[in-house]
Amino acid sequence: MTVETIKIPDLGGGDGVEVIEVCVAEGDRVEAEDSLLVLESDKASMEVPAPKSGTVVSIKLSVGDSVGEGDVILELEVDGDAAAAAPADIEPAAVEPADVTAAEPAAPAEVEVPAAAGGQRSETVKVPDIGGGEGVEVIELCVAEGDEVAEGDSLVVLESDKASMEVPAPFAGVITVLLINVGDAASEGTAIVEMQVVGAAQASQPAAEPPVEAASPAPEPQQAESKPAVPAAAAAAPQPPSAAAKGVYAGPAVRKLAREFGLDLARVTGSGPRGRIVKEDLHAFVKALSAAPAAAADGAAIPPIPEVDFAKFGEIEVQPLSKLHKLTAANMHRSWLNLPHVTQFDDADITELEAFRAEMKKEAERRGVKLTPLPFLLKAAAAALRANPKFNASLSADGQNMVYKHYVHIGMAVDTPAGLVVPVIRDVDKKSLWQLAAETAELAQRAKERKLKPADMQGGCFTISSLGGIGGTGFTPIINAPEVAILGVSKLAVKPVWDGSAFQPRKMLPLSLSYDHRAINGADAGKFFTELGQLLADIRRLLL
Ligand code: CAO
Repeated sequence: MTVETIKIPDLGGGDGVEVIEVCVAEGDRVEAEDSLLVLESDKASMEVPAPKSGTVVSIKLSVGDSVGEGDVILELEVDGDAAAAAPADIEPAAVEPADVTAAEPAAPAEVEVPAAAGGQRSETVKVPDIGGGEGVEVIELCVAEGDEVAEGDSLVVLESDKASMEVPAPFAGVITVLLINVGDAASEGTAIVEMQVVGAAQASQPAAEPPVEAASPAPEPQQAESKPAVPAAAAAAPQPPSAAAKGVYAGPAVRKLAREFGLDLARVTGSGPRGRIVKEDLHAFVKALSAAPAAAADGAAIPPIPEVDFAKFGEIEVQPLSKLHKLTAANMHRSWLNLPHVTQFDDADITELEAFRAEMKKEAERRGVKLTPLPFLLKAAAAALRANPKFNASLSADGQNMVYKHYVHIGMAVDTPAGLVVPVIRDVDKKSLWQLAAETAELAQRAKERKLKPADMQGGCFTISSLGGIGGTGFTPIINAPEVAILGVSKLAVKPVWDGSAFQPRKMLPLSLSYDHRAINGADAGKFFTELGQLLADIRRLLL
C-alpha cells in the first residue's frame, strides 16, 4: 500500500476558492471519481473528485479554508495496482469541465472576419471553448437583430445538464444577423451572431488573427451547483427554471443570488441595460416584499418572521445548517408556497398483507433481504398510479399543460444523518417484491453512506415517505414538486373494526396522501386512495 498526497488540481487560475464541503472523513473508503471536496467561488461550485480509489488516511483542510491549485487535500492510501503506477504526489483530474468554466482563464471567442469596409467590419461570433461540452442547449437569446451591444454583454445563455453559461460579446457593435435559436444545440465553434463592429481598434485588426480586444471572457456558469456533492432530497428532482425564468436576462451572480433567496427571476424587473436584472433589482424586490405590511395583513404577501435574540432567554448554541439541509429547506418552502396542498387521510387494512409478510419471513432470510411493508406499498402505489394517470404526471412549469409519464418511477424519502434524501426506484410496476425489497435496502444504505449520485434521485413521478418504522398516527407530507402527489405512511396499529356484527382486531396502516390541487381534484384523490387501500387490503389484486 502506498500513501499518496492528493492536491487541488488546476482550477484555471482561480485561487482563493472556498471549501464549502468536505465529502469524506478519515478512514473513509473512496472510489476513483468520488467527490472529495466541493469548492465555491463567487461564480461556481465545483467538485474535486478522487483521482484513485483508496482509503482516506488524513484530511489536510477544512470547510471555510481558502484554497488554490496545489494545496494538499488529503493523504490517500491507494489500492494495490493503482499505487504502483502512480507518482507519490498526484493531483485529481481537473474538476468537471462544466463546473470549472467559471474558473478557467478567459477563452478567446472564435471570431471570423470576412470583410473590412471603412471603419466597420462584419464579424461572425462563435461559441468559444466551453470545456469540451458538446451539444449544449441554447436556453436564452439575450440579443435581437438590430441591438447595439457593448463588449462583454451577454449574447446567449447555454445550459448543459451541469451548468448554465453566458457567452459574452467579444466586441461592441450592432447585431446584424442571429445565427442561433433557443433550443439549438451548440458546441465550440457554433456560429452565434453576425455583428457590425465599429471603431478604431477594429481598423487595425488583422483579418486572420483577432486582436486582444477580440478575446471573449470564458462563458460564465450560472447554475453550476446543479451537481451538488451531497444530493438533496427535493433537490434530487431539481426543477427546471420556469419557461418565463428562462427568458430572463441576468448574469451568473444574480441568478445565484436569486436561487439563494428562492426567487423566481421572472417576477423581477431589470433596471440594467436592455432590462438586464442586476443585484440591486433583487435587493429592491426582496425589500419591497418584506416591507409590505399592509399587503401582508391582507394575506397578499408573506410577513417575515421577526429576528429574536434567543440568548436573552438562556444559553444557546448556533450551528450552521448543512448544505443538504439548506437545499431541502429551500425546496420544501418552494413546494409549500407554490403548490396548493390538500392532504387526505385513510387507514388501509393490511391484516392479510401482514400475515403474508410473516409467512415470507423465512424465505426473505434465505434470500438475504428484509421484507418490510415498503415494497408492498411501492407495488400498490405503482398499480394505483397506472390506473390513475393524473397522479403519474406533472404540471408544465407555465401551468398550461399536464405532462403524463408512461413510466412509473417512485421516490422514497430516506432519513440520513446528513438530512433527507429521496432516491428514486425506476420502473416499480415491472419489478417483483423481492427486487423492490433488495433495491430499497440498497438505496437506503447508499443514501446513509452519502453514496447516491444525482441521477439516483432524478426522474421520480411520485414519492413515498414512510415514518412507519419510527412512529406516529399521521402527518401531512409536502409534495416533492414537480410531482403532484406524495404518500405518507405512519405506524401500523391494531384497531377494532366493525364487520357488521362484531368488532374485529385488524392491522390498520395509517396513510396520508397530499396532492397538488391544481393538478388533481378531490374526487380523483378519493378514487386513487380507495384503490390503493383495496390493493393493500388484498394484494392478490396486484396480479389483476
Ligand atoms: N408500521 C409498523 N412497522 C413498520 C412500518 C409501518 N408502517 N414500516 C416499517 N415498519 C417496521 C419494519 O417492518 C421494520 O421492522 P423489523 O425491524 O421488525 O423488521 C422496522 O419498522 C424498521 O423498518 P425500516 O425503517 O428499516 O425499513 P422500511 O423499509 O420501513 O423503511 C426507509 C426504509 C429508508 C424508508 C426508512 O429507513 C427511512 O429512512 N424512513 C424515514 C423516511 C423519512 O424521513 N420520511 C420523512 C420525510 S418528510 O420529512
